[in-house]
Amino acid sequence: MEPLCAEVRVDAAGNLRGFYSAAEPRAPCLLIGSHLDTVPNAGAYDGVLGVVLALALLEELQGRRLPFGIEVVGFSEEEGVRFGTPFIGSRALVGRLDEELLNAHDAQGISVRKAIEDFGLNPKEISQAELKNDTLGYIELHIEQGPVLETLNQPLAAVEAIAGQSRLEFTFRGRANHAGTTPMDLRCDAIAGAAEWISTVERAAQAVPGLVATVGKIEAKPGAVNVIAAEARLSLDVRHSADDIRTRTVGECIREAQQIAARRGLSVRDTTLLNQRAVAMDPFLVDEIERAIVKTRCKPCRMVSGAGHDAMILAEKVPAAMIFLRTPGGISHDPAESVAVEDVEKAIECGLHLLDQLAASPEFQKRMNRA
Ligand code: HGY
Ligand code: MN
Ligand code: MN
Repeated sequence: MEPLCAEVRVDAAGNLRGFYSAAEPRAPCLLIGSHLDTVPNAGAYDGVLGVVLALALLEELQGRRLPFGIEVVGFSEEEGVRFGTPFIGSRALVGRLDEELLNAHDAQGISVRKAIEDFGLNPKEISQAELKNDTLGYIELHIEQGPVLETLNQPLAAVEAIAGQSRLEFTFRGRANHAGTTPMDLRCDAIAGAAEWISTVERAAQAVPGLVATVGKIEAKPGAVNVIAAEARLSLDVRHSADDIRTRTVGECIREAQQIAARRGLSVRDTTLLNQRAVAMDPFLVDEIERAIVKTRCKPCRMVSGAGHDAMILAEKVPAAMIFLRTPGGISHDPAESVAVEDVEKAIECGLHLLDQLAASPEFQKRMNRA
């Protein structure tokens, strides 16, 4: 980033930011980037590929200046793995890294605020991370992380919307007892109750087209082979492109959990960690991306993203859009995640066409004048 950008800094939310100036020093700028963090036992491309591709575009410009500046951003935390709540880095840019989020803590009881201080940054300066009012928009290049583009045999797609997602935690509580002496009809088994509930979650999602629901994490206490579980703590991730279907499904999952718990003499508590609405991308930028895709000699292609992205947070403040790259095998969030070098090449070519299109676009000129 340093050889390419006049200014490189880490903001108070830990986002890595590099600024590539315009032909006119005070011109407004376009943000291009993605996230630097990922999930446990992940692949090598989710997030960071988008930051590297943004730098590759700057490299390809070879010092050529555009009518707008470019700020490359590597978001510090998007996945929500450590603190349960995602989009910490990008929320700082839209002014939503608030007290509640700063007080969220990880499994070791370390708060977001403390983690920022331990990283050598000052949480009191977080407001300085916010986007400038003249930011023209945000473009994110990212792997699709699913099977659609491979099935269509397409290297690239323009993302027209990002599905909404809900994240909750459910805690089933029963009564620990001896596994050898307690008859089956006298048990209040938290894991058995959770298992029955997980299968109802799966059935609910299978019944609705386009709906996905996942219990990805389960922790049991005391967690001994010969003790009936007193507690089972589970995560729930529900997604759909229509918010009413997603929120209705969450309500059904909560009711099912309560009915199963009542029937089994358990208690159950649910906590909502995220209720992120579905977000449409900026139609003008989506059209421009699709035009750029066609210039790379690919067919026009647009799709909805099932995965969440920082673009859905930036879209709260600025026009946002994404370019998807094909994911071989549709595998992601796993070391088998990969990309084809030819698709990466096409993505860089597409990004360059997009920058040239925006530089010549009367609509984008109007947006620059308004900024
Ligand atoms: O979970 C997601 O949708 C993304 O990988 N953050
Ligand atoms: Mn991810
Ligand atoms: Mn990602």
